[in-house]
Amino acid sequence: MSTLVEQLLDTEAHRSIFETAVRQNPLPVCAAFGSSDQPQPVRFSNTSQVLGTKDADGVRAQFPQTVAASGNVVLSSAGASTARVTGKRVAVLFSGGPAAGGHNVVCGLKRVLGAGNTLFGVKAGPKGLLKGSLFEITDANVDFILNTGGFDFLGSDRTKIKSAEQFAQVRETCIKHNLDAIVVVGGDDSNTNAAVLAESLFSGVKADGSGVQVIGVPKTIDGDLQIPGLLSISFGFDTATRIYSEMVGNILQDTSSSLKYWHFVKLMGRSASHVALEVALQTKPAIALISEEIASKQESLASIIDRVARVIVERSHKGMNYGVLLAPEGLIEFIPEMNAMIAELNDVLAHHAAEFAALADDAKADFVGSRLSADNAALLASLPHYIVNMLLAERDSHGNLQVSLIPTEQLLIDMAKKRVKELDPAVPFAAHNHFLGYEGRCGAPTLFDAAYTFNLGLTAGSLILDGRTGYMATITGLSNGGTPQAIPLAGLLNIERRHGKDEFVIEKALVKMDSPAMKFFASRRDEWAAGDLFASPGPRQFWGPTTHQLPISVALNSGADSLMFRIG
Ligand code: FBP
Repeated sequence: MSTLVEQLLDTEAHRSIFETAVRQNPLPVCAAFGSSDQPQPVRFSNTSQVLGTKDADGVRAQFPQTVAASGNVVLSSAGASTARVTGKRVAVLFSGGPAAGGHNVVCGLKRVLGAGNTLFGVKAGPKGLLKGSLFEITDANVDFILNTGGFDFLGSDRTKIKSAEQFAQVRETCIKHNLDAIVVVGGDDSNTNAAVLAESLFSGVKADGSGVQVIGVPKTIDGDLQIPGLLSISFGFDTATRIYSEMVGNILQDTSSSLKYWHFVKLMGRSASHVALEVALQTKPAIALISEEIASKQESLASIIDRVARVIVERSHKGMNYGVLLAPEGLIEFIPEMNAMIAELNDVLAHHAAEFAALADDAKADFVGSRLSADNAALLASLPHYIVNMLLAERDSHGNLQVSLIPTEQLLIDMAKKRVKELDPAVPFAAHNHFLGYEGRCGAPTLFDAAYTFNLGLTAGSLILDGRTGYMATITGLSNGGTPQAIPLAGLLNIERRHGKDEFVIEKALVKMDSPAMKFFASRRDEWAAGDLFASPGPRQFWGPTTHQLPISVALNSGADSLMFRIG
């Protein structure tokens, strides 16, 4: 019998009682893969669905080999693989922000590749691919990471592979490790990277003239990688939104208990408001701002603040000097006048990068302001320094504004306070700010994310064994057993302006105003603002009644007739 101290020591290094138990949680697999104990690879055949954006001609010119090979046709599983493929050397990497379930993608890959093939992990994301930092993944590794959260087994980063030198480095890594395939687990930017890599590695990498296959796996808590009918959600969204919903539910419970505070909560999700919408549907707060609606109505910052302040005043007149406001992380970029200013700002920063970098911090705002049009310069000057500093901060390697660092929630509080005073000086307004982001990305995956990602790994591995390249793995029919499918990456590419120049990208899927989830939210929000109809969804469960629950927005948007998912 061990002592309590010995028992505690046993829980170090990812061996908490919970982590040990959750590793044993069985995972359902799509019927196509056979039994969950020994899932088997599937082969794929063409469906009748062809993808292509308005920029299809430009894409065909830039991606001639992958487009010719796939015809941009969607693939579907077509029964168990008949050929036993062995000897393949496959590398897997995580790219971008972590999302719950990444480890299970690795586990699914390892299982389906089997002992006859070798799986390598790339350390620290695309940067590790450039450096050739690879290690062989063992069965013991897989047993240990199964159903655990985070990306810590491999690590991740946001390096964009774009220069000729970087492509040469990737080739060197492929040659050095004699790779046959690379699996990129990432969001829209990373899957764009996967499309570019698939084209660049299509042929002529090895001595015999053959290439290296590249397969993408759809990850991002933001939920903005969605393709109607083919990809209802990226993995990690369910876990993150359930964690945020638990916290928001707890805060709501506190507001109606302590009766004196407003809480303004910024929720992660760089551009799209899927996370904020989902958390609103789960918790029913007094106010939830949806960036896409603000953009579609061309609502100005002053009008948003007026809308918020009026809810605060009206609730106060009913004796409710409290409430919760949810704001999406990317809000600022969707407010029309801010969006126009940021676009001009981005061009100025891109064109004067060296000069700007050499400036002292306190000279930067004036430097940029003097190069903006009069309206945009005035808007920039009107913003508090904590917003300006972040608008001028370095973009990530994909050219994105680092919205997680912009304290939008504080801006909303400061402006709402002023407007409430104007509307009714007698209304008390005490507010706390929160940013829920990093605490939701690495939790242990919900059963949905755990099963979904394991099956995505099985699909990605099957595509490699089937000789495919330039596809993103997906599972369709999530309430109906699940079907492994593959989406041609080049068929998703569009041209977008980044860093002041045109680039190929996978367009982010934003919240649509006519989507069932948005319509349902819009039909209920006035009631939520007027009273206390909030719900506290509680912690996500691994065993229990909500274990098999789909995200509410996914269930509504995919026309499901219940909240339950069924894989297998
Ligand atoms: P991905 O798109 O790479 O999945 O990352 C999403 C995200 O979590 C955003 O919601 C957030 O704005 C961003 O990452 C934060 O990035 P970082 O981890 O670099 O601070």
